[in-house]
Amino acid sequence: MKKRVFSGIKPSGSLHLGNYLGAIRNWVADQDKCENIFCVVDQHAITVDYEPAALRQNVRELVGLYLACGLDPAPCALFVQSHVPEHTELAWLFNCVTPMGWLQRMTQFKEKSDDLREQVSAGLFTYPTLMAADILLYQTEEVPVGDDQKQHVELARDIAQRFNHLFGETFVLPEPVIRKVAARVMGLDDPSKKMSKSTTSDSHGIGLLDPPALIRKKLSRATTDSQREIVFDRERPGVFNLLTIFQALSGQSQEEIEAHFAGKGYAQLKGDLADLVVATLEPIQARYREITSAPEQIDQILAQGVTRLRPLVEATMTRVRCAMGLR
Ligand code: ATP
Ligand code: LTN
Repeated sequence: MKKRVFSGIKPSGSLHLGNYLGAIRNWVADQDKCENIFCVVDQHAITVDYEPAALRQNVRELVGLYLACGLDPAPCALFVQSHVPEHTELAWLFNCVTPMGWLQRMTQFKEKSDDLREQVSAGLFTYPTLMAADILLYQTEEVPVGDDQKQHVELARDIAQRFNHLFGETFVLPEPVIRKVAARVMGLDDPSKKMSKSTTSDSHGIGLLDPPALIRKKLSRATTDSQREIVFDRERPGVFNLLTIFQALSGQSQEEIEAHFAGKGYAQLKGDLADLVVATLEPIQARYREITSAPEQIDQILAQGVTRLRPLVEATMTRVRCAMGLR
C-alpha cells in the first residue's frame, strides 16, 4: 500500500531555493512511491496583508512552478485550497476542539505577530487549525515539509488525537517528514534567519525564477566570515549555509566537498555554487515558460485534482459531521 502524502505552499510571493530544497524537490523525488496530494494554500496567504491581484498571479505562478519542478499530474492530485470549501468548514470545527493554549505556543505565530501586535488578524492566530484541516481532511499519513513546519504538523496530530478521543476514531494520525540536508536554508544576507518569501531585502534569497546573472550577484554578496578554511562548521553559519546548499544540489558527501574546496577561497566557493544553482534552475525555468504559455491546461489540471479528491473529502466530512452531532 502506498503512503498517502499531503503538503502545501502559500502563494505569498516568489518561491525560493529553501522552498525547493526543503519541500518541492522531496515531493518530486518520492512521487512514484506515494499517493500524493499537493495544494496551493491560498487561504493561508490571506492571513496577513496582501493584494488580491498579486494573490491571483502568485497562485498561477506557484502551480506553474509545481509542474516545472517535476510534479506529475498523473501520480499527484494538484489543487487550490479555496476550490475545496470543506477545508474551511473542517477548520471551523477544529477551532471548536483546539485549546487556545495550543495555538498560543506556536512559534510561527509568535514570530509573525511580533511587529503587528494588536493588528494581527484572528486568521493568523488560527492558521494552524486550517493547516490541520488541510492534512486531516485527506486522512494523510505523511507530511513532507521543511523544518519550520514541524510544530504545525505535530499540532495537527494532536488535534486528530483529541478529536478521536472526544468523538470516536475518525482521523489518521499524520507524521511530519523532514529531510536531513537543507531542511532549513538560511538567508544569504543574514544566516541567522531562515530564507523566506516574505523577506523583501534584495540579497536575502534566491528566487526559482531569478535570471543567472542575478543568482551570481546575490551569491557573490552572501555573508561569510573572516576565516579561511572551507569546512562544515555550524558555528560559522554563513559558510555552513552555502556548503549545505552545495551539498543538497551536488549530492556529494561533506568530506568530498571539503576536499574539493581545500586550499581555495570564498570566491571559488561562491562561483562553484552559482554554477550549480544555475544548472539546477535553468531547466526548471525553461519548463516554467513552456507550461505557463498554456494557462487553460493548468486550469484543467487543477479541476481534475478537485474531482479526484471529492470522494475522499465527502467520506471524511460525512463521518465528522455525524460524529459531532451536526447531522
Ligand atoms: P513566508 O515567508 O510567506 O512565510 P516561506 O518562504 O516560509 O513563506 P512557506 O509557504 O511557508 O514558505 O513554505 C512552503 C514549504 O517550504 C514548507 O514546507 C516549508 O517548511 C518550506 N520552507 C520554507 N522556507 C524554507 C527554508 N528556508 N528552508 C527549507 N525549507 C523551507
Ligand atoms: N503552513 C505551511 C503551509 C501549509 C501546509 C499545509 C504545509 C498549509 N497547509 C498542509 C503542509 C501541509 C507553511 O507555512 N509552509
